[in-house]
Amino acid sequence: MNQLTAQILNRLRSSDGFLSGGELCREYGMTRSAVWKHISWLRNNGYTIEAASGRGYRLSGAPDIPVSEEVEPLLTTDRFGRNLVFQETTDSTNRQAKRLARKGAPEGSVFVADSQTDGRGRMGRTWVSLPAANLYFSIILRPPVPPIRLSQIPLLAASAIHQALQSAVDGISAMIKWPNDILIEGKKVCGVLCEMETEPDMTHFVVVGIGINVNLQRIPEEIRGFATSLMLASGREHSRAAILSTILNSFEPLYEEWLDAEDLCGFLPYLEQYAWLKKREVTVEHHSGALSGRVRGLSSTGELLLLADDGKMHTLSSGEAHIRK
Ligand code: BT5
Repeated sequence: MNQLTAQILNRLRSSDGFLSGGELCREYGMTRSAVWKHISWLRNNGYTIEAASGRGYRLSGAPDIPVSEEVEPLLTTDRFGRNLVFQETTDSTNRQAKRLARKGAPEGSVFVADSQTDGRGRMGRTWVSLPAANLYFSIILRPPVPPIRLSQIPLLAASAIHQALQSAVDGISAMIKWPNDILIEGKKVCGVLCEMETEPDMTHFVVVGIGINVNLQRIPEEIRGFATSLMLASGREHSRAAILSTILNSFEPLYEEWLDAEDLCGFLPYLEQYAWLKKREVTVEHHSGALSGRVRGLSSTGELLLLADDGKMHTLSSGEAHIRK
């Protein structure tokens, strides 16, 4: 959307009733036919704008597309989401955000796509990324902390997402599944993929990639049975721009608190309260095998504490936990 169109859109948005064409012409120093071109562009892109002779224009509907013009008015952040790039289709928002980060994009920049052709999970797994219903976005962070602290970011992001979903979606009861999932009634609604570029003592950037099934109505075959969406869980549609802005609004202050802290200690009570794995019997697949036992909680830096069947306590920094029947 060009800048002038965005300004006209914001002007329409802030106007209570009809706004006369003449007023728009005066305010933006343009002819009636130029105003008309901007209005047509907005209509062609999903905005509902009523026109009444003698009264002017009134915005009565906006498309549910998480573009900057829809997200920005809902932000309470200083930096998160203030630079937001939207693309209809991309390979993976994480890949695009990494590209932007290498070019120097500022902290808090967000890359959003309506669909992904190569959405990724951890360890090269696929993230099912159908168009027009869900959220796929990646946030660029530049934390001035040693790389050893970065493994805490997925849980920090999960806390922010959890807080946001609980406040934005009435009637759901979401849980955080270590290390990077949000579940509703045991089904996955959101996954987080953090990728980073570092030197031994220095962090260049971290990209926090977040996929959320928002208005997905039919769960695709490959994830049926263990995935859900906000719509299926709550019984109603949700605005993607609203969900995205709520997450950015809750993430920024948590992130700033975390930067000033040394570890996740201040966040542990929340993470423990909503921990899906709390006290459960699990098998955790990790890089060098699988380990079974009972979950005892989280360490101050976010590792899973597992009392294994052999009686030994293990501290796991990553892995995939399956509940044992
Ligand atoms: C994750 O990996 O859960 C991280 C997913 C991150 C996706 C976002 S979308 C925006 C950004 N750009 C990207 O390319 N990625 C990020 P993991 O824990 O490895 O879980 C992957 C597994 O979740 C898959 O193997 C499936 O079993 C399941 N899965 C795939 N798509 C899903 C979906 N849409 N909803 C729920 N589960 C899904």
